[in-house]
Amino acid sequence: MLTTGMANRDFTNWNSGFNYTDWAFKHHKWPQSSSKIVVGGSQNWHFGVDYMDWARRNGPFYLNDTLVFKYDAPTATRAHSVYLLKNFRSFLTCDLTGATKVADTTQGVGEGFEFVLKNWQPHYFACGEGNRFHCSNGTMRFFAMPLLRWHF
Ligand SMILES: [Cu+2]
Repeated sequence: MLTTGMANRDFTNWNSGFNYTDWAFKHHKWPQSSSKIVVGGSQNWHFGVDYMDWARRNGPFYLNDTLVFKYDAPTATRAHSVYLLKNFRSFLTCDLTGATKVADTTQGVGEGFEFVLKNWQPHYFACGEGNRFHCSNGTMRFFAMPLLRWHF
C-alpha cells in the first residue's frame, strides 16, 4: 500500500531535477534508425507556408530525428533563420525575447541546417527575421514534441 508520506516524497522527487531524457535513455532500448525530415517538404523553409499545418500532417517526430531547414541565401529584401522560442506563450505571440538562435540567415543554404531532436521536451521553432513578421504573418513557426520510439 502506498502511504501518503510515500506519495508526497515521490511527488517531490518528480519535481526536483527529474531529467526525462536521462530517465528514458537509462530505461529503454533505442531503435536502429531515426528519420531525417525536411521542414516544409518541397516548399522548404519559406515565408507564407503554414508550418503548424505541415507539422500536424508530418508529425509526430521522434527523439533523435533530424529536422532539416532549407532556405535561400539572404538577399537585401528577404532572409530566414531558425530560432527556438522560449515557451508556449512566446510561441503564440511570436515573442523572440529569450529565444535561442539555432541557425543564422546563411545556414539554410545548400543541404540545409540540421537540427537533431535530442531532448525530450517541447520545441517551439520560428523564423526570427522581420522582427516577428515572418513568424506571425509568414506563419513560419511550428511546435514539435519528440516522442520516444519504443523498441518492442
Ligand atoms: Cu523567415
